[in-house]
Amino acid sequence: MNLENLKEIYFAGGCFWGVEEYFSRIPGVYDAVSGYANGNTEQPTYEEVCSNTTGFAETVRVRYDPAVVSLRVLTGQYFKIIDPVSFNRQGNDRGTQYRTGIFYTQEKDRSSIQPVMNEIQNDYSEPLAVELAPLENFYPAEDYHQDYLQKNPGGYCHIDFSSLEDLIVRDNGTVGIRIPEKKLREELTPLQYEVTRNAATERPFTGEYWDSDEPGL
Ligand code: MHO
Repeated sequence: MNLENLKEIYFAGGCFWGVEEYFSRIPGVYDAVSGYANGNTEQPTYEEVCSNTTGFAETVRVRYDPAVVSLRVLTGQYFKIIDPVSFNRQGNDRGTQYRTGIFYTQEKDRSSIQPVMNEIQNDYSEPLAVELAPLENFYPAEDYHQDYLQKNPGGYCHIDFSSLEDLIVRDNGTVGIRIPEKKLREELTPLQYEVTRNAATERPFTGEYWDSDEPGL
């Protein structure tokens, strides 16, 4: 992997211990770092963030190889580990610190993220409670928060890792999301169905792939 080609995206999804562990397990992710984003002070401590007066969200910086995994796939998996309609409560945790958000550093990333959010929105009657906003600031958290679940197996974790099993690695090494054929047939629009079918192999669609992004988007 050429480090110069890495891209980054910031996911806030409740307590960062589990979010960091989750993304670090996705193929194509180079590293995941726990930190504090979009607050109104500098260099906050964990205690200051917990005071809920500094405006920071526990956030994970994900650096990834866009030739292997797309922002669309990462965003799709993010929505599997949060409650999309609960803005400031994730698992047992609540408040500004635990709010849900996707923070980007390149405006063009919005066009990869927004269509995924639109698809998820179709499944809910209330509006999605996930902020999509530019990253304003990010401070890595204290060392003891990094790789927390590796250092403390069985430690607090609000995340279910089972949705990692939805990921597939194609023959060409790129990562996609598998969804059941039944869901494809019932819920995807004809356009998505066609695009997906044509993109993979030119063979009749087998129901294996959802993500049809060109890597690099
Ligand atoms: N409920 C967890 C959250 C930890 S996290 C780093 C705890 O208080 O241990 O926010």
